[in-house]
Amino acid sequence: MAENIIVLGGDGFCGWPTSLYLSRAGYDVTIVDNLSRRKIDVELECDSLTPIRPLSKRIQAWRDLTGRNIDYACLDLAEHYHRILSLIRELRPRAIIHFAEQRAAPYSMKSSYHKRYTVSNNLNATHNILAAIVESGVDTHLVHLGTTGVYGYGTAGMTIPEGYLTVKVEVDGREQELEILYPANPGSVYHMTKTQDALAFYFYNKNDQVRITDLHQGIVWGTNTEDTSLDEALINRFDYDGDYGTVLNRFLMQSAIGHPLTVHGTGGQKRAFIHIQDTVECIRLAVETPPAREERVKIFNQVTETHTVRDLARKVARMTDTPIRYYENPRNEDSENTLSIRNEKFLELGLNPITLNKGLMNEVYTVARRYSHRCDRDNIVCTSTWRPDMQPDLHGKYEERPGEIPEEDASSEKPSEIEPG
Ligand code: NAD
Ligand code: USQ
Repeated sequence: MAENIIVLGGDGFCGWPTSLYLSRAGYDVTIVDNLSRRKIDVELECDSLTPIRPLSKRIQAWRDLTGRNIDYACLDLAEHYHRILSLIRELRPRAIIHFAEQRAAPYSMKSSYHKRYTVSNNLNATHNILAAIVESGVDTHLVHLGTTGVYGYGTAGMTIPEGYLTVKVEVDGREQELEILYPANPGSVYHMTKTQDALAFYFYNKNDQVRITDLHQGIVWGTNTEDTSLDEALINRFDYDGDYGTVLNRFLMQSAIGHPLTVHGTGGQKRAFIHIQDTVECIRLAVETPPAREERVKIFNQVTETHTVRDLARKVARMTDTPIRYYENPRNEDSENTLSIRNEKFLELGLNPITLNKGLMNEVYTVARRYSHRCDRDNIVCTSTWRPDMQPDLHGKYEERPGEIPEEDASSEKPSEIEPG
């Protein structure tokens, strides 16, 4: 009999393609989602650029195409504790994959309401799942989507390890080595909830031996996977707005509608990235290599390359002949940082990374062009600021035209600072 997997947040950008990928791999998938992300679109007066279907229609289309069933439970993980407990008892899943959090940093900084919603949704959801796993007595494996943002984006001066840092401390005059969780350094209320999730995992693993994998994922780019490309009814969501749109997808979409690329500050912010097709593969790999019962929380850096925002903007500008516009940064973040991060654990498990290439960027650009009529240009510029005294810059300060972009010099085309061991 096929094994059960519960995908929490399975209607979302990462959760939907993961549900399909695991269903195709032979697991019986049950999606849990309260559709809060779709409701936030209503609040923000925005919508996915791609026309995503209602969840039951998506599931029906998958069944019609593949003959495979996906179940769905509509429940709020932060509120409906007993329903998730019953589901775990009933399904006794091999794994529970946890995507179900409010994941936009700008949305989490909009106002005190948005800060409080993000904290209460994310922390209660994560804690309810952990408590339910323990109360159910089911020996399942929790795979959580965390973020590389837990490490912070100051200049670390070192290569960031996968979760744990070896430190030397002096005890009674003798030096001892310890492995500790890498110090948390959140850059938004959203990122803060992810650092707090990590403590909850540490405790439930230590106290109850819950088997947990925490995936510190970089910024996901791309739209469709092999599965979501099978039919328009399976199409993945494409967030382009100032709160939920992430940087590379936004640049590709902006170029598709002829809007200047919206770089914050100098664009010297360096971040880690992963393509959505690699996201789903990493999750399968994590599910299939669970930690042992007594093993500490397993932490993987789910990233395949690093780039600065400016270099990405310049690549997209050259490729599509679109100007870059530099805006006052609405965030409280370092204007320039270095980032070097290890990622050998997934490579050792066989991940063959998909890195940025023109073909894949062109695919996103083509999707964005096809649905450009669905874009509301008023939602493009970021208006959520990190502090109440910061004013959003709606117009930008200056532009760089594609012809003015310096030739691809060594610094802009430097290979990614990923350290595979
Ligand atoms: P998303 O907002 O598209 O999907 C999250 C899903 O969870 C939504 O469908 C939402 O309705 C659901 N949800 C939220 N709170 C819930 C609750 N209380 N009960 C039930 N369902 C709930 O986000 P995503 O981009 O798919 O991200 C998934 C996870 O991956 C998040 O935890 C995010 O922090 C992490 N992540 C995402 C990225 C990225 O670039 N998208 C990068 C790194 C990490
Ligand atoms: N940025 C711009 N212009 C834009 C949008 C963003 O310059 O139009 C800059 C931001 O100021 C920031 C960087 O690009 O310096 C990344 O911003 P982002 O919105 O692409 O990503 P971020 O807010 O970090 O959040 C996203 C996901 C989140 C995930 C995180 C991974 O929304 O769920 O946790 O990526 S990480 O960045 O590694 O923390």
